[in-house]
Amino acid sequence: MSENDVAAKRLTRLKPERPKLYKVLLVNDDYTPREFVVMVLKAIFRMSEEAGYRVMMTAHKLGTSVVVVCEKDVAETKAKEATGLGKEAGFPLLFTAEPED
Ligand code: TYC
Repeated sequence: MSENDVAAKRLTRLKPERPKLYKVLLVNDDYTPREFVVMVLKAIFRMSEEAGYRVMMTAHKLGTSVVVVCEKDVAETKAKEATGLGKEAGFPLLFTAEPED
């Protein structure tokens, strides 16, 4: 093994690859009340009323909105929890988690 290989191997050990980031998307629908969407954004994603309203309106107008970018496990768990709150209340509210491009 060359000195370069040894150095490369050491670097590999010291610097593990940064984990891929995921985005949580809020998907618009015609049934969930706006206030309910904002309530979920505040409860699950710790957003302020103002930030929640902006994210909700972006999805309402454009179809989807990025809620947060974070590690895969967190993104998937929060998307599931937030979608679950809508389901419990009888709304088709949908959050998805997908890899950031
Ligand atoms: N479009 C819904 C309405 O007019 C509100 C809404 C916004 C629902 C964003 C979902 O992701 C959503 N009541």
